[in-house]
Amino acid sequence: MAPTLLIVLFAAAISLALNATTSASGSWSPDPAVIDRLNANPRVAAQYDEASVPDYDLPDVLATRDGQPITTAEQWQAHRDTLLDLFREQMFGRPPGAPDELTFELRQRDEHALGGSATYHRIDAISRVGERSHRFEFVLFTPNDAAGPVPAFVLIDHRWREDRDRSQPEDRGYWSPQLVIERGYAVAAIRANDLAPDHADHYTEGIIELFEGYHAPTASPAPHKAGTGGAGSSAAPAIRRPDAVMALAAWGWGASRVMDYFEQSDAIDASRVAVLGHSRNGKAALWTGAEDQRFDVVISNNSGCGGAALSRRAYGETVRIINEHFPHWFTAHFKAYADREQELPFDQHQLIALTAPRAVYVASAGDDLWADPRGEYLALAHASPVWALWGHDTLDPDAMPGLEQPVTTGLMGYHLRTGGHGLTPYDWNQYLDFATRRWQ
Ligand code: GTR
Repeated sequence: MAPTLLIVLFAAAISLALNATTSASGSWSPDPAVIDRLNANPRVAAQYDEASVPDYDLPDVLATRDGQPITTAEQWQAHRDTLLDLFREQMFGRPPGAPDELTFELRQRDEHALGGSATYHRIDAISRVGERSHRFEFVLFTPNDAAGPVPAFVLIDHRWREDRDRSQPEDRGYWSPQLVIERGYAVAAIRANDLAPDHADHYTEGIIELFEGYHAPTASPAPHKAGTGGAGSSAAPAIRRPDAVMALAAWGWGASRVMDYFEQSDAIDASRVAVLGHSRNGKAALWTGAEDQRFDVVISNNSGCGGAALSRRAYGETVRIINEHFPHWFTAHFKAYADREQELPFDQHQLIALTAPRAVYVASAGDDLWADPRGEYLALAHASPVWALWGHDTLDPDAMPGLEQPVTTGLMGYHLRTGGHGLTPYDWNQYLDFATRRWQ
């Protein structure tokens, strides 16, 4: 054989071997053109260089706070309470609990929805705490051909503004009730703003006011100032506690009230319900699943910083940036970790682990670098040893899948979709496949 041919064959063999290694350790890397585009936009210019991610040590997901190893499911359950409490105190706030009284009012019912395949309901959830009450609406589609109670999805929806009609699917697929109905499941949506307006000066004017009697003054100089007194009162501002419940947890509280409805409904199998949120509500969905273990499947779509992405990587949106832009999402305690991620007493893999031993799905988008796709995958993989306590397979942190190669391991699912930040029919279909495997 001619020496040149030998060299070519040798080079080809090496390149094959290298490719195999690359794909085993995760073949995806961000498109440099996307990084340039993001950095040209001052709103999302950030650290997107993988080589500049700081060295970090993650808290061991299988160790107690005082460093004892966790080797059994029983030990995990005991540790879980401490960990949940830590996330409440430091990040999402202490939950207000259930209302004194909760009632539901059917406002509209249409048996011919989605081309006759579903019944559409608009339902009001009315909560009473002492003298105060709060009302929010949710929509619910149930499949018309159901033979009995069906599993359901609940979307925590921040894109549903008052002027949007949720009886119809949305063109771009963010709201895709028809896909869920086709699988034989029900699907509900809540409007996040009804639980806590997504605004630093007004976020208390929902269920926080219901429980605390606070009424945020409109010209609040700081996000943590709120007025005392009954709903609608203009009493002097008071400082809320540094671990007071904040907007993300308030949104999740609404999903729990829908679960309360499911538990008393003959149409829904409340033991098979998935909670789903995109982006800010992908964060809220993870927290909802941590707080409310009645949700059997927890799905976090493009949730990024404060959601599925590891904070310690400080890639894309960071703890400092998110707290500056959205001071009403997380507690006052969390603000202390701006540019000090390494000092956090936890990282987001432990938030995901609070879902165990139920099913969890995390999804990223290849161009959504602000949300740090790799950090989202790594958090899921580093959470997975907790599921091994129940005998389930784990995910390899070094084997991040490539674009549109969804992986399901044990009770965990992950995919990296092509394109940017969003919730699309592709995403919904992966979640429906995953939930179907879980529920059948
Ligand atoms: C961004 C925010 C993200 C994400 C997103 C969204 O502006 O920085 O954390 O939550 O909004 O909700 O669409």
